[in-house]
Amino acid sequence: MRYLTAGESHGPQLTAIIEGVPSNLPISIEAINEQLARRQKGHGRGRRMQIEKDQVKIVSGVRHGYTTGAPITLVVENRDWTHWQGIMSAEPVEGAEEKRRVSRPRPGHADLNGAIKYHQRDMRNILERSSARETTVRVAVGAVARQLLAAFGIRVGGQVLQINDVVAKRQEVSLDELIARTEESPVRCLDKEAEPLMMAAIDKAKEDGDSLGGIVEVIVEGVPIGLGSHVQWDRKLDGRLAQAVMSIQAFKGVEIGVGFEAAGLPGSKLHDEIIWNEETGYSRKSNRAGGLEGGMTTGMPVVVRGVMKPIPTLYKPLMSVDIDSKEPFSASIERSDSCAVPAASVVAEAVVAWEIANAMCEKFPCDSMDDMVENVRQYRAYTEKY
Ligand code: EPS
Repeated sequence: MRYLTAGESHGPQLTAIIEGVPSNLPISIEAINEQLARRQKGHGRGRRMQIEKDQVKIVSGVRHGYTTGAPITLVVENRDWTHWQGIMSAEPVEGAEEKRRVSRPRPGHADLNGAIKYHQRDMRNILERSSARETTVRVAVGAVARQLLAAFGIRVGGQVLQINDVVAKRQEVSLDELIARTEESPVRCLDKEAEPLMMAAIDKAKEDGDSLGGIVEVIVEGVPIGLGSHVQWDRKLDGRLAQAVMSIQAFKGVEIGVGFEAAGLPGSKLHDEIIWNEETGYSRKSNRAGGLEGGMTTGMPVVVRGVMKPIPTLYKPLMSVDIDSKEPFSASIERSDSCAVPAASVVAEAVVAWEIANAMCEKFPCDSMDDMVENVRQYRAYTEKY
C-alpha cells in the first residue's frame, strides 16, 4: 500500500490518496472521525482547535461501506479557510499576496531552509505545508489502516510518557486498560500523579509564551510473527517504523523496545528468552526488543517511542533575521499550540498502524479481504504448530 497527502494548513482542505487497500474491507466513516476527534483534544492546544471540527469525506474507493480496491481519497476540510480565502487563493487576488507575508523565520521551523531551497520570498509558502495541520489527514489514513488491522485482531494504543521534565511512572496495564484510561486523560497519560504536573507545566509555558515537548509511546498487539524482513535494508520493519514516526512534524528521535537503554545492558540482561507452549506456540519471557528482531516481528507487542521537540512558534519569540533587511528581529509569531504532545501520540498511533497494516499487505495476498483473511488464518495455524 502507499499514500500521499496534499494540502496547506489554511488552504481549503487536506487530502490523502491511499492505494492498495484490499477490496471488501468494511469502512466506518464514524470510526475515522473518532480518530480525528482524538487528535484534536489534549491540554495545550491553541485557539485553532476551537475553529476546526475535523470530519472526513471519502470521495473515492469506497462504495456502500466497503472498499472496492480502487484508490481511496480522503478529504478533511479546513473550516479556518473562510478567514484565509484571499491570502491562500490559487488565483491571484489583488493586494492579498502581501497580507500575512512571513519574512522573519522561526528558529526550529522549516521556514528558512525551505524558503531558500524553493526560492520563496514569502515563507508562508513553506510553513503552510510544513505545518502539523497535515497530521489530520495522516490520522485519517491511519484510521483506515486500523480498520484493516482490526479484521485480524491487531490493536493499537498509545500514551504520553513525558512532557518537558515531568516523567510518568511506568504502569503495567493491559492494552484495553491503557486505551480506556489514556482516553480520559487530558494529557493522554496513565500516571495520575504526573498528569496534573504535566498540565501545570503546560499552563506555565503558555503563560510564559513558551512551548513544551515530550515523549510518546505506541503499542501494537496481536501482530503475527514475521512481518517485515531481514533480507534487505529497506524491508526491515523497525527501520520503516522509525521513518514513519520520525516523519511526524517536530519529532527528533525514535526508540524501539528499550531503545537507547540497550547500550547500558549486557546481552544476558537485554535479550528476551524464548519459550514455547502447546496452545500458543512460541513466545518470549520479556519484550525488551519491542516486538522486533532482525527487522521482523516476534509476535510480542510492537513498542515504539518518539520524542517531540517543543513547537518552534513562540509567543515570546527567539531572535531571528528579517530576510528583507537582514537586520536582527524577533521571529514571526503565528497562532500556535503551547504543547501538542498528547495530539502527537494519536498521530504516532496512526503512522505506526499504517506501517503495520502495510507490512501485513506485503506478507499476505491482499487484493481482497477474502484472500487475506484466509491466508492470515492459515499462517497463524502454521506458526502456532511450528
Ligand atoms: C501549527 C499551528 C497552529 C496549530 C496547527 C499546527 O495552527 P494555526 O497557525 O492555524 O493556529 O493549531 O495545528 C492544527 C491546525 C492541527 O489541526 O493540528 C503549525 O504551525 O504547525
